[in-house]
Amino acid sequence: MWMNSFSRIALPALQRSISTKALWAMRSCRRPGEAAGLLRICHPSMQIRGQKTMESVSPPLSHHLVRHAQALHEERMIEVEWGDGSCSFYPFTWLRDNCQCPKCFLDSAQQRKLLMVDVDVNIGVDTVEVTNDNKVSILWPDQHTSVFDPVWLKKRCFSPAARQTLQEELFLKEHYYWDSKLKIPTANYEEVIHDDKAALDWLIALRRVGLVHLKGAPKESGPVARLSERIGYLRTTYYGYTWEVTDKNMAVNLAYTAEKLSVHTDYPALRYTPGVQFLHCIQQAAEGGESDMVDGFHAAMQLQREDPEAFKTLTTLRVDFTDRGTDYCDFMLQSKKLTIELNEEGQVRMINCNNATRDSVLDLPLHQVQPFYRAYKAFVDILNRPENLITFKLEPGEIVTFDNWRLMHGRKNYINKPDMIRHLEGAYLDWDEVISRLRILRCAVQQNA
Ligand code: OGA
Ligand code: NM2
Ligand code: ZN
Ligand code: ZN
Repeated sequence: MWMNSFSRIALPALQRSISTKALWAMRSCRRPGEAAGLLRICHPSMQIRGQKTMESVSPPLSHHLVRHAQALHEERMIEVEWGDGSCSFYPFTWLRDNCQCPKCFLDSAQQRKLLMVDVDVNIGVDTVEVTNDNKVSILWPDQHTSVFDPVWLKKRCFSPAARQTLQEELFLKEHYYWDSKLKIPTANYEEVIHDDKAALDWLIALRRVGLVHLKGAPKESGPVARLSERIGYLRTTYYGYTWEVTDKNMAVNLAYTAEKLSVHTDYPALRYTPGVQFLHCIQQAAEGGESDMVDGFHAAMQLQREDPEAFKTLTTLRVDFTDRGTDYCDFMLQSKKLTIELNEEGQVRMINCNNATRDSVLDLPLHQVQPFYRAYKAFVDILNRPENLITFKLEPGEIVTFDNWRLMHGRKNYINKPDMIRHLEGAYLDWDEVISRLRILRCAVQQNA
């Protein structure tokens, strides 16, 4: 196991008393002889690159050498000139707000103690100097001193390029869009559970491609919960901690029948849509039950190019979703979602599309009803293009792990036979927990390299 039950229980307590670095080193301990897992990712034009963090991969020394530091009183900034001749600028207020001394900063939690009521946002600087150990030391008018580490400062440089590099490292927003030619990234379930490098590769591919197959899981209930614990914890919903996809009597969801499911995202009826989904095949149907997957972001971008009016409609009109019944407990959900949700930069952030839970209540002015259907149909036509869809039949012991904000998934209808009764187990997670584990694994793997 990657972490024994003692350390799992003890970690939160330890976290308070030892440094974060030491904690990561502890967590990354591998058992002797444990092989590094390899994720087979074979896209023609797609390569999952190794991650770098500015702190652990040391750039040439000159990058972090402080050649000179001076206060620009007029601009209320400190200018730092690095050994390679480049410069970074740091506003006085930001520096005072982020003083790392024990009075201003709680080292054990890596959190700010300094209160905003005690920060003068028009603060000046008395003196600036470069210390013998290459740090930037600032004396403030009230005689408080702040000393800044050059690596820490450089990482937080406000230049557009530095900000972009750091944001990509923190959030991994870069996507690799795909179509039917995608060779699905694949990893081994046991390796992902036991090996940090294998787990890291899995999560990076899950983030970038949105879809990873795990093979070699036991053909019984449990693996999706085990995988979720490997990450942190899963997201319980009205369908339970984990949920069983089978053909049920008096089904409370269309998914719990043997009917076809057109490509959809799960749970748009919830205000906060689960970010990640695991589906584990325990038993497959005798006939049918094949899975369909589409890159919803890629399809949305095609719609934007080919039918800008439909794109505009689906990115501005909110659609009502509802889900009612009793499973884990009784529920009566209502939500309103944009079919294609954009971020501040106009890039697709989330797809919300489920034909089964789309409400018959449609809160639109009369004249927008038909335009909505026209636009929705145009999107569905793109989603169902053979060049966009990938189809496969899950085998017992396989788990599909995918981005539920981005991918749309469906299944063909199926017929069970007495010894071939289709049975999947599923679980939801949120992206916060998944990316958190990804960041920790990245540090652990780098420390072990
Ligand atoms: C679901 C679902 C896929 C399948 O349960 O929401 O999409 O293959 N299931 O049964
Ligand atoms: N299940 C699989 O949004 C949905 O209703 C998708 C959810 C039942 C947990 C199906
Ligand atoms: Zn301080
Ligand atoms: Zn689904």
